[in-house]
Amino acid sequence: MTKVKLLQIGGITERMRAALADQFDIDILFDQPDRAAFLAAHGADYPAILTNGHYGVPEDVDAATPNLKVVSSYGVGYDAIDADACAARGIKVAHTPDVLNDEVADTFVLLWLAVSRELIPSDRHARSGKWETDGNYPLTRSVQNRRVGILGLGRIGQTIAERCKAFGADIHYHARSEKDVPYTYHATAADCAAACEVLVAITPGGASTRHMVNAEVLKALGPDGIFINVARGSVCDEQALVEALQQGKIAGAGLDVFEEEPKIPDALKSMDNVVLTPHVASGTHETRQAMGDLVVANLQQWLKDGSVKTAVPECRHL
Ligand code: A2R
Repeated sequence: MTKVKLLQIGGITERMRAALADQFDIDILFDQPDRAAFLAAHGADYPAILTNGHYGVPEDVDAATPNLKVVSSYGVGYDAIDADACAARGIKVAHTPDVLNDEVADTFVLLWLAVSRELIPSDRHARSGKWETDGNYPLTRSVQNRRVGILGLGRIGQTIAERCKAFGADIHYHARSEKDVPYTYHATAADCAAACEVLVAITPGGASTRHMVNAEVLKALGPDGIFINVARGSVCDEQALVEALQQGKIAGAGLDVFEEEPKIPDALKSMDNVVLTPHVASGTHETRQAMGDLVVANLQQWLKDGSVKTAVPECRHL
């Protein structure tokens, strides 16, 4: 059987490679010594791209692949892919929704508890011997019975809301539209922040949510407020966040995503009331395997009948 040429952007696991190897002839973009020459010579050979939410489909790849038919992306966020332009060209874009809802919601809980109960400084107190020399660690703030605001009440946002119930939370949210849920809706992010003690961002990235969490929203959250970002770095104005933390306008932050990954501002790294993780919200063996399996399943289904299992909304009509 003739294999279909697949252009791989970013890394994949051995399990994914093995599952694809019978049907696809895989070339790795980042292995090419001269990317421009490679794309100019071979770009037209690829009907299929396998990428991820970080790299998406870069402009030079998009321009060099006139015969592209399918893009299978590892991750739920696809702001690095121009899905509208792909849809206009008849290219099916698939992503990996749902299989990471629980993991990302757990990461929210992890960061929230770590910030509120001061896990990192407390661990340092225990480890350094300060417990013996300086005595007990100071008291921290409970996560019980808080008002929690969720920016983006989609698949992951609703899973976060379920987690929050276990902590007795009063749940508020902001999204583009009001949902039929027993939580309090706010028409703006600032109104949601003003009503809450904990604010979590879990919208997609991209132009429509850029800097949704800005100086005004952080001020509204207030000096006892905690901000958690498990969405995209672009959703929060990082400079405004640094200033709000430095000036005590909010109490703390838990951040898994950043504006210029993998760079993190030194100011954030130096703060004791900030917990940082390197974009690992879905990063467990189990969930990453499920995401990889779905990336593969989308490509296999496309090969079989031209459709994909989990198309992004912009491409569902194709
Ligand atoms: O369409 P709506 O009304 O349900 O609102 C969606 C909301 N959202 C926004 N809210 C306010 N302003 C916007 N410009 C805006 N754009 C979108 O975010 C919806 O409630 C939520 C997104 O939900 P899903 O599409 O189900 O995404 P999922 O699977 O929860 O993942 C969210 C993001 C990913 O795109 C990655 O960036 C990250 O989580 O891992």
